Amino acid sequence: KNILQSGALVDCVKEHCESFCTIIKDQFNVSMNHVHALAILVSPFTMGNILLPLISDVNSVFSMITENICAYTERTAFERPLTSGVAYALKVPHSERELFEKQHGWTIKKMETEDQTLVQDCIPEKLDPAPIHDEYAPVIFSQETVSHIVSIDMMSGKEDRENILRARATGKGVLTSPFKLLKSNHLGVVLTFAVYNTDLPLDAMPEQRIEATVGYLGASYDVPSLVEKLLHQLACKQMIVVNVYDTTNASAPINMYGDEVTDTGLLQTSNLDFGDHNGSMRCIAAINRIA
Ligand code: WA2
Repeated sequence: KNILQSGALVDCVKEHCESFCTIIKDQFNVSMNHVHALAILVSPFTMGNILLPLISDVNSVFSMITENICAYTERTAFERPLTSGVAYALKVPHSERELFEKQHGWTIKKMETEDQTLVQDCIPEKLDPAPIHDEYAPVIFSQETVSHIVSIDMMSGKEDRENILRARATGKGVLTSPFKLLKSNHLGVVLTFAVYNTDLPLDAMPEQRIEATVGYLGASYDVPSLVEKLLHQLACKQMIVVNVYDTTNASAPINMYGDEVTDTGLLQTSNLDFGDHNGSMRCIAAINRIA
């Protein structure tokens, strides 16, 4: 009697919700592997093994390689369609700050300022210099799409800092919880891999890992944009409404995409587990429009 009760329709929504989650998950895995490969490529250990026996001026060769990797990162951006951009931050102890700033010709900037609008606009020239800390994580190169974070100390942002500390102590790719990304102001997550200067054994101790850390390769994911991109791939996208929640904290899910939907009896929830995330995202689809 009512089309809403029709079993075929329920199946359609269910299928689309599931396939949507499968697409996100697969694409996320692909981009995660890709970022991991970049982290290995950029490591001085990889570079050193290939080149050190052949060269005299280590520093100039080093910056040549960095430029090359930067160009490679740009050229292969299409292989990571879900990421907003990839960036590389260096581990700089305070004792090396002055030399580092002289070599690069800019000061290390602080991410958090009193003036929130500046942080959101993210104009590095207008940001304050990073206050004195034991160490910093300034971004030295990035894809064009996230060039606004170059020179910013990633350890001065709460989520980025926690990710960096966890990535280097574990040697794994780690994800932040959703937070407002700079400039886009959209909710997103950041994936970080530590870059080490030696080939560490799998069971290396955290202290040994921290000691061997030279930098951090990270990618940011702008969730609303990536959901939009993927929705275009669904055949009957006009028919369904998709909501994505971060349900890591089950009692307080974070709405990352879509307006709250009223339950038409056709709500379908699918789980979206990401590698490191101690939780899941939930995709809720519902019938939006009845033809
Ligand atoms: N990348 C892009 N936009 C951001 C952001 C970020 N972090 N943080 C806030 N908005 C260089 O983990 C190292 C990237 C951090 C990597």
